[in-house]
Amino acid sequence: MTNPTSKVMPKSPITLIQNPKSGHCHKVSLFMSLNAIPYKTIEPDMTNGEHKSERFSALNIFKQVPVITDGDITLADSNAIFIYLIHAYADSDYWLGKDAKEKALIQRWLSVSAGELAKGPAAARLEYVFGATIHVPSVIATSVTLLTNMEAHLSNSRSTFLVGDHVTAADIAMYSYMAHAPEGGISLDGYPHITEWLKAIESLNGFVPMPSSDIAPARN
Ligand SMILES: N[C@@H](CCC(=O)N[C@@H](CS)C(=O)NCC(=O)O)C(=O)O
Repeated sequence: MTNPTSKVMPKSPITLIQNPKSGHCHKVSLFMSLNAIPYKTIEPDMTNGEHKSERFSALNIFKQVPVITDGDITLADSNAIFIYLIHAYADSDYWLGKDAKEKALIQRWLSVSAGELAKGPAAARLEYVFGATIHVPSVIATSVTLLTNMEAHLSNSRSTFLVGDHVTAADIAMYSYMAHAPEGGISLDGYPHITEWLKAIESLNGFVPMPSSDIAPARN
């Protein structure tokens, strides 16, 4: 499989302000690693609310990680950061689609990553890994709908990947929280195409894992 990297790289490493257990942050570090984009990380003390400070809100008005800085450019939101990194440092036709239809199909999965994935498996994990309060029935229902639809999509496709015949931004956007769904009690047992898809991403050159947390008792 080809995994094109950019011809132009940042003059200095990009700074990724992150929490190492956040899938939104892992999406960004995984993408940079796959594309050999140099970066360093900073971890604000989120347990003590450093991300709620005025200084942090100057970086991201929503007071969340990830944030990147690249020279005098500061950007928040994992999918927005993807768009920046892809256009600045990677092959945009490869990662975001070569024609209008492919671009739309990839964008659809970016939307799913900010929608069903965030409200389902990522939210389920928030409870166990970070002690957050969640509405368990709706989180489980959203997760099961997502798993069912994604499994059907992959099983009906001739490709291992979500769009087209190679990895794209769609796969990287969906990977981190899907791979770590069992940490929120969202089991991937019975979803063989999703499991194969995770393995395909994990075998890419430059893949870096997100640190694991304990597997939670299955609730689906
Ligand atoms: N839409 C944002 C969501 C980012 C997000 O939810 N970040 C979480 C960590 S995974 C956060 O910073 N939570 C702290 C808080 O909201 O107080 C993205 O895609 O980057």
